[in-house]
Amino acid sequence: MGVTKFLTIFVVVFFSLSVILINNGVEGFHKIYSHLQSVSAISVSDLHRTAYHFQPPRNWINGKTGPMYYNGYYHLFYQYNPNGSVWGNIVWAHSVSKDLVNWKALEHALYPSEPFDKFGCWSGSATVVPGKGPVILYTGVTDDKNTEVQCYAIPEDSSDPLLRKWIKPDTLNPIVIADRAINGSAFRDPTTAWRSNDGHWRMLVGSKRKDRGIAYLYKSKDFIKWVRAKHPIHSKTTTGMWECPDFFPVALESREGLEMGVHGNNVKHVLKNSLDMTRFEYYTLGTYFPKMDKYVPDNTSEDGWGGLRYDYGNFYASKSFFDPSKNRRILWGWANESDSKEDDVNKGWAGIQAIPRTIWLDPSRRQLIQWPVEELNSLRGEKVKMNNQKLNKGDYVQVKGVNAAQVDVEATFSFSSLDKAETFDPRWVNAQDLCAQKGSKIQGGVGPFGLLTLASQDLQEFTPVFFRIFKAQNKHVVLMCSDATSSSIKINLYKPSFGGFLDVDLSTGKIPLRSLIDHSVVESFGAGGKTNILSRVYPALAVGNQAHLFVFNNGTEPINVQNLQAWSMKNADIQ
Ligand code: DQQ
Repeated sequence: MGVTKFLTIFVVVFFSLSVILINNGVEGFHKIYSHLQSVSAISVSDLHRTAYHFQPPRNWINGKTGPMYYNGYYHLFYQYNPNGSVWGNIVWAHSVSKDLVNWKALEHALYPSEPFDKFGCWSGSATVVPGKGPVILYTGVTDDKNTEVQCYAIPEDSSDPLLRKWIKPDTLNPIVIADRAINGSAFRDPTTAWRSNDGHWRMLVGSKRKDRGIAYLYKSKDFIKWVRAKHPIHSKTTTGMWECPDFFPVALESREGLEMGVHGNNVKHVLKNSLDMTRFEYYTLGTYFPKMDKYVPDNTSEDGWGGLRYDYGNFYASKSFFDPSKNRRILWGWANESDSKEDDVNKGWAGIQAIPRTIWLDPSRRQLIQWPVEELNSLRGEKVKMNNQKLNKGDYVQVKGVNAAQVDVEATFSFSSLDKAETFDPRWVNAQDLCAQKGSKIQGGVGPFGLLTLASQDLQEFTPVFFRIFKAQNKHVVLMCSDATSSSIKINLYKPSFGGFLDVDLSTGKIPLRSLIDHSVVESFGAGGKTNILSRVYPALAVGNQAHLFVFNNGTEPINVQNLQAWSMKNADIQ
């Protein structure tokens, strides 16, 4: 082997290993367990099943594929294994809802049936084409080498409000195959299409070349014949395969969502990619130049591994869609399990969908804001309150009277001084590492303070969601953590301490926090949805009515729980 070849192999292996190690061993692409793919569990375990986060009655699910609103119904399509609780045999399962909370399952919309999707109907998107109705764009897998092509499907009867049956016109499919310049086994997940002023439709397809993540742009006059634009709309070195790209406009001055295709001076664009290498997503805010077929991230928006994330926890393969019934854009992510494959097989299920989130541009224009869709409030039941609860260093106070395994909590924590804030070391660039280093039990100055969720009475098990404020040279730095380290006495679980920094105005002297707690998920929104973290946890003791909720402070600065409201959540009707 020549020296150059050896060096190239060394660099590639070294780089991949470093990424895997830096990211705590999180694996890329769906791990294949061929022997388990079609093994159906004898029974389904309810212990950690969610009550209001979407999950089907059994089996494996992954990312949603074409969320859409059409003729009075929300449609959720998602990647589903009908035969087992690990990834495999992938079809597009289909559920519909009037309110994004309660769901009715329909027959599968797409399943492998044609030469162009015989080995899987993978992710894609839905586009409502004016005058024609909805069209699905999806990735078909044609062989066991994962050759990926882009296909399309239309409803058999677009006047059926439930859009029960989908057809794949086989004289036209596949509509896009990888040309010679493209890696055909890394070519998937078409976006919702949009039409620009020149009348041409456009869509993106995720890909990579060596370690460069790429979003290819395709154009079409008729939605059937697609031609690749000369350049990708955007790409970035070292980020690896870009799965499930999402590209959409956000208004500068309003919280209202925008349809695809809106561009100009009053909008910014968002490009999100799901990084297969580590299974987390990042997004940039920037400007779309339709005439040049280019997207350029703002210089305030880091493009790459350190970029902004919708969620700093377990949240992947997300998609957004415009909801014309309420003029909002909704973002929706998938949360994988973090227990073992054996656990999943025994449970008989794996994977949940996060709560759909309304998404808009922060007035700073540097980031997005997310908030659970308002319809979720319809599940709020019995409510308890806590007002002006002072927390000195080391205090843990229980929030009594709620079903702490299934609860929606909104709390505002206030402090009167930041003098005691610990000094921030500028080398602390990785929030997740810092959360691992400075857990909720490590005393601080201002913080750690926040919630202890899914806690056993004796605090053998708990998942804290908390803030910690540091003093940097000429500003304060706020850290938000969601720490699964002590979430379960069970071993063989992935128990990360997730974290993100929070760009928040501290002059108000307070930070709000909302957590949606649902048996095996704690989904939290810091400072009104600026930094969000979803954790999957599997308590053994803190289950059912043995789960408790506390507020706590472990910093020298006293913290006041100005107000806290917690609602026991009713079960969503998910059939
Ligand atoms: N999962 C799908 C792919 C997509 C990945 C296959 C995202 O289309 O890239 O189930 O998790």
